Amino acid sequence: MRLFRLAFAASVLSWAPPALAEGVSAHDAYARATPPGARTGAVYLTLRGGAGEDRLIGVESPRAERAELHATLTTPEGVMRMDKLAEGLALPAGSTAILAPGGAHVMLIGLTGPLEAGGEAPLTLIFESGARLEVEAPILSAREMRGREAPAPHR
Ligand SMILES: [Cu+2]
Repeated sequence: MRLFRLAFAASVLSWAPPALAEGVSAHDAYARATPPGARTGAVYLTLRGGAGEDRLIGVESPRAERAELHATLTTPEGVMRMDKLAEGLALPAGSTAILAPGGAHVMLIGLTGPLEAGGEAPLTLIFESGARLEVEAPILSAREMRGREAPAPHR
């Protein structure tokens, strides 16, 4: 029995460090400041894939009742619309995904209070691999948000 327990501990130790070193990572997170009374807010960030494929499947934040992953689409009539990314966001090995205004974003729904410029919005990013990343997104004013729009989609 004792031998078995030691073997189990050793296998856990040898597995954990590579997973940390080669997993997905999150960078340059920021949130858009909201006016008083707003029910929704948006958070943007850059994700980098790790050594293997992974997928962002969920987001949580104590600043909102729930958080969803959204894409922004432009209809043939030129109307911008948001769609929930029901399958999450795939992150192939070594890839970069930029969530930016006009493109994909994390939608905070049911804000517990306004997102005030100068503050921070905490997020937990949940991945298919089981990885969880804690992110603090600085809240930017409308002026600070300028120039951060995603490139126009090709269709
Ligand atoms: Cu949205």
